[in-house]
Amino acid sequence: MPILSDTIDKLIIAIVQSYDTDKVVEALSKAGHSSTKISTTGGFLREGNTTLLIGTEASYVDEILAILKQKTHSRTSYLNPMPSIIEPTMHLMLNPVEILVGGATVFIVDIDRFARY
Ligand code: 2BA
Repeated sequence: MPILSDTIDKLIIAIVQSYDTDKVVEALSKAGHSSTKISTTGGFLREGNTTLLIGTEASYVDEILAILKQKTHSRTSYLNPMPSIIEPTMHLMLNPVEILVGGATVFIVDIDRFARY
């Protein structure tokens, strides 16, 4: 059932890895949920990811979280440690650090008012 504008009282902000984005957006759309994609960059890895804005009503939040869980996956990424300024040759001895990234980092916030003009 389509969600009416005046019943939108929650905003889900979901940061997902770019490779999962299309699957998530498609599944949301199929289930009748609107979303907006923003291309973003993680502050730690400095790699591209996607932030989805999903306005919805409170009763749909769990359904949307289930879609996010189902359609995103954690993956291992590697971070090359910064070379030492003092010892410029040190970086040759440093191994990449393994980091687990994703599936979805989610913030759920209350909406005071929603309007579309
Ligand atoms: P990034 O900031 O690029 O972080 C990528 C991954 O690096 C994180 O995965 C985490 O495993 C690791 N990481 C981040 N900060 C770290 C630190 N200070 N020390 C050690 N490891 C660290 P996720 O936790 O899955 O986060 C994926 C992306 O979600 C992040 O990309 C960032 O764009 C966003 N994010 C995560 N937590 C956030 C928060 N509290 N506020 C805003 N955005 C957040």
